[in-house]
Amino acid sequence: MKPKYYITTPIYYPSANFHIGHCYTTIIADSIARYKRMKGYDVCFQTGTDEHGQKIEMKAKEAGVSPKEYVDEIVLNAKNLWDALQISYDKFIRTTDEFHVKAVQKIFTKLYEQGDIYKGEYKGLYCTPCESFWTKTQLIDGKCPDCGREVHEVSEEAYFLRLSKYQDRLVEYIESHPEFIQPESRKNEMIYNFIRPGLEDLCVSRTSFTWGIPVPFDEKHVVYVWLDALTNYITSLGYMTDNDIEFQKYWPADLHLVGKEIVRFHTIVWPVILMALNLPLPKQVFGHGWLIVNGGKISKSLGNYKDPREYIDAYGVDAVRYFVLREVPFGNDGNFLEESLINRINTDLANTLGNLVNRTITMACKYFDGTVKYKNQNEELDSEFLEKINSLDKIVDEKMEQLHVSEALESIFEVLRRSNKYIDETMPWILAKEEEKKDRLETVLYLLLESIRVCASLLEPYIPTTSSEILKQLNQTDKTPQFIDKHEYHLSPAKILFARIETK
Ligand code: ME8
Repeated sequence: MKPKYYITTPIYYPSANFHIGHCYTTIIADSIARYKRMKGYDVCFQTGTDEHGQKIEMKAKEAGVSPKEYVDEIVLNAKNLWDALQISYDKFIRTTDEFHVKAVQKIFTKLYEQGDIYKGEYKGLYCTPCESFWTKTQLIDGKCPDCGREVHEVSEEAYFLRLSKYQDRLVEYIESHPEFIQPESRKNEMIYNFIRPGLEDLCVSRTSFTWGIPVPFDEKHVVYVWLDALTNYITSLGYMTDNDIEFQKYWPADLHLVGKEIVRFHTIVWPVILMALNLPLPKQVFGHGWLIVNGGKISKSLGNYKDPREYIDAYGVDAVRYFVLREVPFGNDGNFLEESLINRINTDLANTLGNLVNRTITMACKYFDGTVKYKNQNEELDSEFLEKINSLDKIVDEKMEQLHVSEALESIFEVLRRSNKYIDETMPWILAKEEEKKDRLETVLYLLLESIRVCASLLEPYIPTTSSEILKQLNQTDKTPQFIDKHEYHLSPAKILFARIETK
């Protein structure tokens, strides 16, 4: 039986303005999911949308439609974007899905009955025109961050989740499972900044708006945000339904991939919910950094926002995927600049990769009419090159095990650059001048074709279209990531993979 691998992205707030930053989590998760499938895992890759709350209720009102109509359209838009980015998700959960609503109600009731949820009073700063609660830190100059008007303190009846009760168990778990929160720096932040100073119980219901899952035994309350959102990771697998086969198979999650600002909810609130439900905790929560533009947040109002589809249309989906995966060392923030995207396309995709494939196939067509076999005419300088090709698979595997996606890609490009250098060293055009060097020339080209085949096979998780296009041009289906001497290449003239982009 195949080993299982359950990987999730956060569920996204339905927003009409998805930007490239939003695509970041999904593209990385997709490359990891594809990688695991390639390695023979039975992968469940889940994403989805987080559709309840006051903001949505207000936006729908502004648009003159019901909240459900409002989110339906945006969800369609999100799915189209994920398709355009070739996100190979297996499940897409919406928190408005009937099964989710029912399961959340059962979870809420269970936690209430066993005393982990209790009724109390929520005190907050309220902006009446916006009908929104804010915390002190969210205010701008002491005023509502949305409309700039005065806020005043109000209190309302609400249900609370007893985080405090689980504080010691949580610290003990985090400290005895060093892989649980990654990168390491985020783990320390959670323990020292958030948990050790003392956990406050979390408000999990509201009465000030209605667009949410009703609390089944107290219908003027709706379930508030995190209890609704986080449980998506188990309700989608059938937890608390008649059919929980997938839950039995895939839970606990192997990886929750999340942006750094929501690590807190995934490593404090979520474990507490799971402990209260007596369920195992996810194996790892990885908090990645942000894509920023000129040192700041990406946002429409700052004018640094573009619909990601514009980049896809202009440069191709693989260029966008490659850039996002390659440019930002995982865990850190990284700058998104269109100039750097173009630069990556020109240096890595057009020059290193595209040129190598083009030159090699062109020479094979020119010198051997496109038919190349292994002629066993190796020279000393081949051994280091062969060693590089054959050790690549293991290197990529080590990097991916640590989720160092950018470094995994870099190691593949190192072999591609080495291949280009091999052409300069062996100078096939000189070999072609001497009839007695013909077998040596064919061996050289064979090695290059094998190097390209191995690299193209290993590139599938990151740039799937390009990977399959290269294998098609090579006329090969064998994706074994090792040099094999038994292939026969029958090649037609090469097609350009990435055109250089001229900049002013
Ligand atoms: O947080 N760079 O949803 P969301 C990198 N619904 N990642 C970014 C980014 C940027 N500039 N902007 C956003 C939510 N993201 C909740 C999650 S999970 C149970 C509930 C990432 O739509 C962000 O870090 O605000 C997060 O991982 C994801 O997009 C969804 O953010």
